[in-house]
Amino acid sequence: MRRLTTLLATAAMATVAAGAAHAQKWDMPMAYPATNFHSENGATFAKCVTDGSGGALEIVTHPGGALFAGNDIKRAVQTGQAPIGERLLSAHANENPLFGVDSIPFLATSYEDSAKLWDAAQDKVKDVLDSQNLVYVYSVPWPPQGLYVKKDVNSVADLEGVKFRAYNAATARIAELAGMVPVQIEAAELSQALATGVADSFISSGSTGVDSKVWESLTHFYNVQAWLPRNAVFANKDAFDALDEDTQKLVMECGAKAAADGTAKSEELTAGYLKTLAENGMTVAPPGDELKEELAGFGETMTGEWIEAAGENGKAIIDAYKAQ
Ligand code: PCA
Repeated sequence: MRRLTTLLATAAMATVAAGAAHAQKWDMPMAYPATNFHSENGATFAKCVTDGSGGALEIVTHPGGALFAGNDIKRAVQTGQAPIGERLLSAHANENPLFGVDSIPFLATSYEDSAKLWDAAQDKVKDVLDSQNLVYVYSVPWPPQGLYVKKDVNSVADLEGVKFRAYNAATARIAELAGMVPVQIEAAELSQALATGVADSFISSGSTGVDSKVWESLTHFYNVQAWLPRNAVFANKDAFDALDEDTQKLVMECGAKAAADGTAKSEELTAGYLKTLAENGMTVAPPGDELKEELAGFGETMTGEWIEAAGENGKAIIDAYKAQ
């Protein structure tokens, strides 16, 4: 009897071991809060892969920078510390200007234009990611970017000396052009930075303004609609290549669905975020003519600078975008 029990136990353990060898778990670090639409969309993507593979590839999201801080996610995936992750692409424009294609001020300011620009750019961006040991899975734009401040701003002169939270090279460059003082801060630290006076202004979407309850520190949102930056999800190339073909296909199909659904959600939520800012006492307004013209001037300067930095590939993307 004892021998039979031992035999059965051994058999059961062998079954578990065989199952474990086939089933895989992928942890997916994400930088933004669990309730943010990107994170919710990422969780749906993860479920799509987990369910679609019958649990053979389980993807588990870790929002809020819980596993890796935003700025460390890309490197973690490149080096295989995480098999997949989501990151604001333009935060890495300092590695390659093509990552900043979505943050050129006033080049693509609507969802329609954002899609066109991405159409023109995505193959080249995927190539750069590939050269960094990354496989592009999907991306979703944030709502249009506006200017958060705590006073009336009628012209760029009103911004002089203001402490400005930057999240990528483009936002840092705007600060420089406007005579503001840039400080690089992750969204996860934004509320605290505003509360403690480390920053008094920033450019971002209504989504991040609501996530960070910015009305506790700031008073105005100027809806300048400067650009729609993207969060991209990418996998470690070695981890992806190790999947069987059907699972690779599933990841890409779930990714395509996440891109479409996430983009639709982003657009659908845009007006509601601005309403929430206003309901919490903020002045939500379009920029006045002077501010608008001066910011458009920054856009021209920065478009030129980007094309110069991104070289032939950059010029080809802009030409293809404008030809559409
Ligand atoms: N929210 C992100 C990037 C763009 C956005 O709308 C942030 O502020 O970090």
